[in-house]
Amino acid sequence: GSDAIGVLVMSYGTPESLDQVEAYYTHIRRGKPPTAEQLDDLVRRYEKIVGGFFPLRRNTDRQVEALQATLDREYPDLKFVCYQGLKHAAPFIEDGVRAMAADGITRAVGVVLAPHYSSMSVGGYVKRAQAAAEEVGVAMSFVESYHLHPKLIEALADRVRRALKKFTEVDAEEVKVLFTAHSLPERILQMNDPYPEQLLETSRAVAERTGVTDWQFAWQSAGQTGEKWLGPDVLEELERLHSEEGVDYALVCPIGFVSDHLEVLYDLDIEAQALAGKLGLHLERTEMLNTEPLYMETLADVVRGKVVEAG
Ligand code: FEC
Repeated sequence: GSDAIGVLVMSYGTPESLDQVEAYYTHIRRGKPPTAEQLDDLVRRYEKIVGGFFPLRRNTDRQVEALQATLDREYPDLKFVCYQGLKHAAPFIEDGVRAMAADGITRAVGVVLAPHYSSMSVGGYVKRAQAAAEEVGVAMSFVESYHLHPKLIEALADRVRRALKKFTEVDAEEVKVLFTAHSLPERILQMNDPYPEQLLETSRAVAERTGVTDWQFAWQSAGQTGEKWLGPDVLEELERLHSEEGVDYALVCPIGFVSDHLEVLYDLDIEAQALAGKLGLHLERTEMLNTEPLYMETLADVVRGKVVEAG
């Protein structure tokens, strides 16, 4: 065995080329292939955001490299080795766990590149990693959420401050701030899932830190699955705010995501911007964290916390 501590860095995953979109979409749908129409629609959305590469692929690589460098710098007395484990693309979560075992690693920490816990998001990653770890004999513990970490809040607050400066035509107080995250089926509410409350906690903390008082939370990117998803949806909310409350300036801050990818580059930058254009509303978006040092330090800190806890 190795005395190194494995770090399984888990992320959503993305195709690496347009011809992989079908397999990727089928995996998201738990093996059920999409209809031709659904597939066309997704391919079209990807075509609009991929300038020769899939942004999430490159961003995940960079985040994992940056986390490794941060762990090495911050905790030189511990030897961490990072591995990628993706939910819907290779290297899959199970591949990452097996790679650790093949390198002789016997203990590891799992962390997801998403700050908020839901049984349907982070819970799903953890379940798969735990099952794979048991099979190969790696002792794993998991970071479940880090949505109120002071460095995360500071990094988000900094982005809100910078984005508010883009509204040169009005005072910052006249801008409505909308914090957003990926919607989930409404049935998570019956399961007492902490996801909605954690998202509100992050929103509140960032608003307090920036002195923003005119803010609310909205959901985005809901799936088309027939069942009811959490609302209000950000698009409907922008429309309502404009028509009912006369809102002409809005800043979207997607706190549920940490990287530039489809749900941000298409759903917000193309779809929501098109709506804003139609309404005559000035809409801006905060920059994503990507390899932001404060975010990397957040991850390094919570990973090390798990090692200390395990003794
Ligand atoms: O850039 C990219 O290639 C990937 C962007 C991407 C991220 C992401 C994050 C989350 N999702 C979450 C939940 C669901 C549920 C369903 C679902 C479906 C999709 C589809 C695509 C997709 N998601 Fe995703 N998600 C990303 C991409 N997601 C593409 C399929 C087509 C569509 O609906 O647009 C519904 C599954 C079903 O059909 O049963 C549920 C959650 C997150 C945020 C947490 C995380 O990152 O894990 C929650 C990034």
